[in-house]
Amino acid sequence: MSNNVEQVERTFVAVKPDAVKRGLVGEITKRFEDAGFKICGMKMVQATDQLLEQHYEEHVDKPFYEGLADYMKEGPIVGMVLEGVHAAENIRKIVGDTSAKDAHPSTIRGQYGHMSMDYADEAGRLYKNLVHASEPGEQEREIEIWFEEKELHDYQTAHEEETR
Ligand code: IDP
Ligand code: MG
Repeated sequence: MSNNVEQVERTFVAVKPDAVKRGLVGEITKRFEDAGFKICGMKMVQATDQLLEQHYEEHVDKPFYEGLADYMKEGPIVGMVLEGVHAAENIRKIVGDTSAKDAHPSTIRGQYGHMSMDYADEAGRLYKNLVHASEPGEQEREIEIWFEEKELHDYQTAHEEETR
């Protein structure tokens, strides 16, 4: 059987400040580990305007950007790089729709939230949705923003060692 190594990729996830404050770092990380993704890098970072402007370059000119940047600077985030088959696509499936109201209850955003983005915008509240995950095609750019090469690790999981 051929090994489809070309489908194995790395992606970037950030546990956002609201999830860190709620003590959900372990629960959220567990969801990815349970699905079999390998943690290749992980660190707590205080986001800055400079990092966020690079990270959210597609959103900087949008009306919600200022609130988004305030939210992302409210406390530290936990950034991680995860490796697996179609990692970006698969991990966004686990994370769920952007608005918790539309996210399936089995997803992270659906399990730990219920707020709609429209309600938050109309009520003048910051919209908080726990976790960021790269869209397919964006993952390498985002990993480079948040991680240095030396902070990323190559190792064999126990499962990989046993099946060698
Ligand atoms: P994603 O996080 O699911 O990829 P994007 O559309 O890329 O969603 O938006 C990035 C982040 O910006 C969202 O996760 C959310 O925190 C915030 N955001 C997006 N649209 C709005 C909005 O209309 N109001 C408030 N915040 C928003
Ligand atoms: Mg996005």
